[in-house]
Amino acid sequence: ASGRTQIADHPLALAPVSAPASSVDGFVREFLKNLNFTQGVPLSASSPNDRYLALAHTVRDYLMARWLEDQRGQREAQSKGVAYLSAEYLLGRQLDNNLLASRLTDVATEALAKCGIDIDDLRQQEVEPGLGNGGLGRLAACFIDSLATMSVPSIGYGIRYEYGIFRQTFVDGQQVEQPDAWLSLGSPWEFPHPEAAQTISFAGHTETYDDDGVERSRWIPAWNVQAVPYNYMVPGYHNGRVNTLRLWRSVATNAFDLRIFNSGDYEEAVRAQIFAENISKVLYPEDSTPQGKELRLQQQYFFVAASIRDFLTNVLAEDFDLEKLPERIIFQLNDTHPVIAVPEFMRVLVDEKKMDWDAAWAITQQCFAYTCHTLLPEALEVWSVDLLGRLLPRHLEIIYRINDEFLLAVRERFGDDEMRIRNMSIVSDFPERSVRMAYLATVAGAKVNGVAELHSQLLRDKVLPDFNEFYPGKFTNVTNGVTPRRFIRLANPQLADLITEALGAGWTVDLERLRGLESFAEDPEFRARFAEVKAANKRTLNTVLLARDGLSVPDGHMLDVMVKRLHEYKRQMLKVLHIVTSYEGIISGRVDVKDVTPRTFIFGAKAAPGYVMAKRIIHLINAVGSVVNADPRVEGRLNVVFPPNYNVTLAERVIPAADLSEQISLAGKEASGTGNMKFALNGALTIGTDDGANVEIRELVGDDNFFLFGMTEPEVEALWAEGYRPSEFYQKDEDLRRAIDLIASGAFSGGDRTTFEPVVSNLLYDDRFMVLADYASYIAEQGKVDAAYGDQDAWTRSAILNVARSGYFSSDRSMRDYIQRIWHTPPAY
Ligand code: CBF
Repeated sequence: ASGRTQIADHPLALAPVSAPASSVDGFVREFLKNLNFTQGVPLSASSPNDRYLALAHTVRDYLMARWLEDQRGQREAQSKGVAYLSAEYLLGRQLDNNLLASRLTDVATEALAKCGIDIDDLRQQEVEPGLGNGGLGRLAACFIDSLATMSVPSIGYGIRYEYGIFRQTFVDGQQVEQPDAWLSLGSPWEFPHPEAAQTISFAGHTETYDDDGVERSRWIPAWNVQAVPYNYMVPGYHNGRVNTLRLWRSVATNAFDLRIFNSGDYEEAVRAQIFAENISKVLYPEDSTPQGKELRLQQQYFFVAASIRDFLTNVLAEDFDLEKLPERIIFQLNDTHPVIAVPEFMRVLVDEKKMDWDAAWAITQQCFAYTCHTLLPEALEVWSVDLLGRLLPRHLEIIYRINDEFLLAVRERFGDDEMRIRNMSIVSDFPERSVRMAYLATVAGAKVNGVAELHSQLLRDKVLPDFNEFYPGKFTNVTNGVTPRRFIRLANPQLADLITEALGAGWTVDLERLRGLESFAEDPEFRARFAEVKAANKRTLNTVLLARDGLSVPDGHMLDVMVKRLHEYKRQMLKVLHIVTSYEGIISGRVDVKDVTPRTFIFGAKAAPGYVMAKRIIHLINAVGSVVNADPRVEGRLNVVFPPNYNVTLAERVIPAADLSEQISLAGKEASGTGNMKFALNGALTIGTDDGANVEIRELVGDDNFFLFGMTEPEVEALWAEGYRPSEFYQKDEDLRRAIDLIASGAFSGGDRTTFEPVVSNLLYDDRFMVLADYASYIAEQGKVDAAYGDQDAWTRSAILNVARSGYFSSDRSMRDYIQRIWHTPPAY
């Protein structure tokens, strides 16, 4: 530390780093320098990967001065900031985003052209870091983009998984998972700091001791690992700010135990290393159900403990008065995954900083806020007391004490209402003794928010009503949002240009300005240009899919798109039934093929590897696709396209090309959705249920520009209460019967009736997500979609109105809501 102080005092240490010249020639020089000095190759002998890495390093160099300046500024200002704790960040490719943020896209393109390189070829080299499963991880990535763009002092904390979400392949139509070795060719965007590693402990036991007359507890851990920080730049858009994302990698404390090594037991000697590195090895491929695996709890504790320590020792000023922590920091818990941070924070304050329990608890309750992202009971994480006690014994004690004091307060308020006490207890006894992490987060958090109006209301009124009564004002809503930089500017450059031409610059950071497009929707010339952008995006998608997967999207088809994780509640099955119904109608001769609107159905979906029914549905989609696409009777009318390995990079091509956005979850099940927002912002019309953020999208874009179908949440509840028998819907509806019978007949499985039998019986005798109950309404609404699509000009008008009225769904607005309702941070340092 003393060495650092001396250097910090040196006059040169204060000299600002300056960015290289932003001219084309300046960029060429920097690029070649990186190629030679970082990659160690001349241009003539460089590989595409060398050139990509050199380009990435060059862009980094341009951002560096601002990054260092921002770190210095935030350190000096010590104003209140946000630490976003998230187990997932689904970042997408970085190169284009960083070029865009730093206004270097044109300079870089020209500079590379001067070197005889097409920048597009280098773009293709980048492997996206898939450090998230779906919506929740992508939301975190949008939020850090917005925080940087709005100059909010903040830091994102997470895990640097060595293997991100698996790479999906299809073998005979079935999902096969391959490891996602995203780091294998090098990762130019990260800055590792092994010298700043933190020691993170696990297991062992606790003891009490006498500390000058005060009885205190301490934890004597059994083993530990090192958490090595990897820093990533998070540049704001055109504002000269660069925030930090810090992801932790686990490594062994002592790579080899030399004693064991010398004794000749090499395997045993490296065992510790393998064990330690497992913690950040793989992202859990789970979206809505916790796996309950010990490793997952290790991951969660590992990253929050490292982050809290990092904040307290490296980010906070050395002499900071801990009593004032609430004026300095708010830790936002992205779902239940980081909630173990609460007892860890208490442990640090009480055991390490020797703070009084009540004072520490008062501080903790102001320093955390919790976002819930689900309504599915099985997705609310619980940890068995047995596991917690083994892995984090001191934390379990702390949780017990928090719970005891909380339940005492509940008793004081509501009397000895044992049922209520049991319902509100953080520690539950059924089916096994376990800790309900959402409850812990609710008790500890200054605020609890849902992610769309309907979700927040259901969270308050149905999932946690007792807590809402006990803590009036604690529950709030912040509707999700998406970054317009990535999802309009980068993904849909032609639309972005058209918007800029119509409205002027500025909308990219003030998305409500899109409203100005409403009047353009009435202008035939603008409509024609808008339609041409959509057509061009479809052609681009066709080119991409051909090159990527040998798939094609025929000209003139409506693009009907359903891209999201495969989950029964999202109801890809309903989409399949629609396709089979259309197909069956034509081949049975009941529908004249000439009357059918040509449609290409595009799917993108990964199923959690252990989720058998989801994988069967993927198989069925592929099977239906194979039969439909090969049948000459429907040629030119129905086409099913299911590119494997849907990810952020593919999303950026699919969404701008879509005409119809499928948001068809069972009402009351989808917390928000963010894909729905991306589609609307890119001029797709939605067919959707009254669920999640669809409700707000419909309210904003208007009933005339949205295809609503299906039961409302209260209707769903009522049908359950009355007793839902899916087979009755099957019996009553001829179209439905024919579709299901066709699947059951083996028509999509080479005559084998057994292949999809489990899917069919699940629908007929279980159907937890009420696909059959909403089928008729969905099919009827799809009829209206066909009719509307028949009038292309009117459709385009609706599409423009969707864009114009969706500005609310910018993640910048979400951030403003968090700032106002939850964080109370100043807008900039
Ligand atoms: O809030 C972000 C998204 O999170 C999920 O993906 C999740 O993992 N819980 C939800 O399923 C989405 O509804 C939500 O938009």
